[in-house]
Parts: sequence; C-alpha cells; structure tokens
Amino acid sequence: MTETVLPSSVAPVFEEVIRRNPGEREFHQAVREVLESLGPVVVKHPEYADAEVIRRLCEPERQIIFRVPWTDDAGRVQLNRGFRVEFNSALGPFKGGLRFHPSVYLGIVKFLGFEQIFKNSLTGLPIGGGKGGSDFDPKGRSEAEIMRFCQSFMTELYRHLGEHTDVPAGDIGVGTREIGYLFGQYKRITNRYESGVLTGKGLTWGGSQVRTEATGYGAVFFVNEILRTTGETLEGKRVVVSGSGNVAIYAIEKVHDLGGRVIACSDSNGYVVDEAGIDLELLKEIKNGARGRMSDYAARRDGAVYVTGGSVWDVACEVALPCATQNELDEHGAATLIAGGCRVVAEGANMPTTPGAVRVLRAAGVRFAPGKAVNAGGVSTSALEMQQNASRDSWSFEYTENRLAEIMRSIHDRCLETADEYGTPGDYVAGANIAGFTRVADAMLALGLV
Ligand code: NDP
Ligand code: 2IT
Repeated sequence: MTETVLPSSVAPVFEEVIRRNPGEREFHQAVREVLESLGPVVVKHPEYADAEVIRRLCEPERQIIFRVPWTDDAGRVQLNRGFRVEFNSALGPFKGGLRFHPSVYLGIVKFLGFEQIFKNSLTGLPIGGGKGGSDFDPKGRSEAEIMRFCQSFMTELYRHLGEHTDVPAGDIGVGTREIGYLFGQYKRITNRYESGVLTGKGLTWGGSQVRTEATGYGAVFFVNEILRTTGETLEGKRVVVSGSGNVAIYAIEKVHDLGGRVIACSDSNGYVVDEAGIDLELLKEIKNGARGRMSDYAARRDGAVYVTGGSVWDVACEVALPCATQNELDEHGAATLIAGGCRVVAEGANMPTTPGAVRVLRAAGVRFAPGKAVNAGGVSTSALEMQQNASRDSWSFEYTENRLAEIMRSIHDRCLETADEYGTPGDYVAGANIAGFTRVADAMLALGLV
C-alpha cells in the first residue's frame, strides 16, 4: 500500500528529520505518523508554525549515549551501550521507561521518546517525554549479572536524573527487579533516598499500587470505552493478545475480569492457542516466577496448542491487542485479523502496527486506537507514584485503580472530542495526535524560545 501524502505545511519538517537523523527508521516512522495528523492544526493555529514548534518538538532537548562495562559470572569483561534521550520537558520532568533489549539503538530510543511526549501530554498530568535503555540482552543472564549491569548503567546515568529533572521507569526487559537495582545504585552514589527519581518501584520501598498492572489494565479500560460508544461490552468476546510480558499479562487479567476470553498470546518464539481461555495463574507462574517460555505453558496446560511459524494474528478474534513490540502487526496480519472477524485493534505496545496495517484496518472499518492513547495507563500511574512519593503517602489499590480508570476514560473522551473538533469523527489516531500535540505546543509557546 502506498504512503499517504504529508500535508505541505509539515512536509519540510519531515524532510529535515530524515536528513538530520539518518538511518533511524523507527524514529522517522513515529514522526511521520504524528505529522500526518497535524495539517489542519497548523492551518487553525499559525502561531505554532511562526514559533517553529513542530521543528523544535522533533529535536530532543538532550541525548546521552554512554559506555556500560560490566563483568559476567565467568569474570569476562562485557560491554554495552546505554542511552537516554531527554526529548521534551515543557510539561514536566522528562518521563519514560528504560528498555533493555539487543535491538535497542538510538533510532528506537528516539521513536519511543518522541511518542512519549504526546502520550504524556494526553494524560493531562505534569510529565515531559523521554526514553532510554541499552542493547543489553537480559535473556539467560543470572541475577548477579543483571545486578552488575544495572549498577554500571546507573553509575553513568545518575548524574542526568532527579525527581524534578528526569524520571525513568520500566519497559521491555526492565521490571521491578531492575528498577530495584537501579534505585539501589542511585541511592548509594547520591546518598539520597529520592523516591521520585524512578517509578515502578517495589511496594515496600516507595512503589505505587497498580503500577505493575497499570499498562495492561489501562489498555483494557480504553477498549471498554471504545466498545461503550456502540453500546457493547467485552462480555463473551474472543480476544487475542500478543506478547506475554508485563503489558500482556495484565491486559489478559482485565479482559477476563470484564467477561471476555483471551484465547491466544505469544512470545518471540511462538504462540499458544488455548480455547478455554489463558490460565493466568499458570502464565504468571511461568513468566514472572521461572521467566519461562510460552512453550512451557503449552507443555503444562491440557488443551493448549503451541504454534511456531505464522503469527498470533492467525487466530480468529473480535478484539486484538498487540502488546509485544514495534511493527509486530503488518498488512498481512491485519488482513488475516479482518478475515477472522476482528472489529477492534488497540495498541498496548508502542507502535506495534505498521503504517500499512493501520491503513488496511481502517479501510475495513476496524476501530483502531493508537498506543500513545491506549497504553498511557502505565505512565499515568507512574505520575501517580510520583505524586505519592512527593507527599510521602501511599494509596490503596482500589483508590489507585479508580484514578487510573478515570484517566483512561478522560484520554478516550479527549481523543474523540478532538477528532470531532478537527472534522474526523471517530478517528482515534488524529484525536490522540492533535490533543497530545496542542497541550505540549501551548506550553512551549508559553515558556518562550528555550
Ligand atoms: P516485557 O519485557 O515485560 O515483555 C515483552 C513481551 O514482548 C515478551 O513477551 C517478549 O517476548 C515480547 N517481545 C519483545 N520484543 C520482541 C520482539 N522483537 N519480537 C517478538 N516479541 C517480542 O515488556 P512490556 O510488557 O513492559 O512491554 C511490551 C510493550 O509495551 C513494549 O512495546 C513497551 O514499549 C510497551 N509499553 C510498556 C509499558 C510498561 O509500563 N511496561 C507502558 C507502555 C507501553 P520474549 O520474552 O520472547 O522476548
Ligand atoms: O512506554 C511507556 O509509556 C512506558 N514504558 C512507561 C513509562 C513510565 O514512565 O512509566
């Protein structure tokens, strides 16, 4: 499928982004997806163009790349590269996760940091956008190796962080365990128990209830809102989730709570079809406890089938939630989903749907909601964690979950209201991009040329 044409008002900005950031394919893709929505905004608000707001938004405020040396259990020296892209702080301290995965390079960190600006803006909370990570591969590494890597990573990064400056959290390959080692090293180096410098902390040392569940739960709350616009619910619906990590597991949990049935999920080796509905206790035991694989799940669960080759999108469903990684749902996957009766696709992961797949889905009338809106529950609850840390308070699970549900409802409604205002009713992509953009753009205008 051919690319859509960019509005002439923003095309030169995109050309400049390509020229100044060669080879950063995912970053180009993320910028393009936002710029495609901004034509009508620039027409309505010439002040944004006058102040070069879009050009400035595409250039990170600061980019940090550093060496991360560490020793493995055999005493050999290992070397990785660390990144933190502090993209935009107009709305608050830089905020966004850290990803540890062998595929990480500057282009991935920048795409994630760029998305994070608009996502964080959409939440309505006081957080700017940033992202970081490393090409370190945690798979197969011992607990002690993970700890030494995290300590070395933080030994460089700490000087750039602070509760009012830059506040990382988790992402792929980074969960409560890694945040613990990172926080421990930050505390040791700075001699400060500065809880608000990282989010996703453990519950006994400054973490927030619901942060672990927040991204998956929030994504399903968003789906619930989409369905509500046509008087539907998740009750009895067949749902397919990709991935089996933090976001996927808690998306599955909330779908089941709301009466739907998740019949398939995956990891990078294959997928499992379990018509009776994924057994969540078993999945958690395998993934969180033993850090095992979906093949282990299939081996331990009667009636579950493990499939390698093909993709999880081959499983017929009404609702699909891509919750693994970028560009995991392509045009072929989209066409297969449509043929299987899928009516709603909501992105739990960041940019999991290729631009071609988005066009295929929308052309078929599938309701499609982008990650920067759907998965904003994670960072929203991080902001609630910062709020609790700042007031040395801790809220109950129920109260925090209600706050999350409220935030997701308001993001959903803001997307639809903005889509209406700009003449594209029902378009969650335009709504999310424009609503996210205008809040941060107005703050940038107010703060002057900085
Ligand atoms: P986890 O590390 O907990 O889980 C990642 C899952 O995705 C695993 O099942 C993993 O499989 C699979 N996966 C990762 N990379 C690939 C790949 N290249 N190809 C195929 N499968 C892959 O990460 P999260 O659940 O935290 O993150 C998932 C997505 O959600 C990411 O896009 C992340 O940016 C996004 N996100 C996360 C938030 C959070 O709060 N954690 C918040 C908002 C968005 P395997 O084990 O085989 O690698
Ligand atoms: O992509 C994301 O929003 C995250 N990985 C969570 C970021 C955060 O700061 O909680």
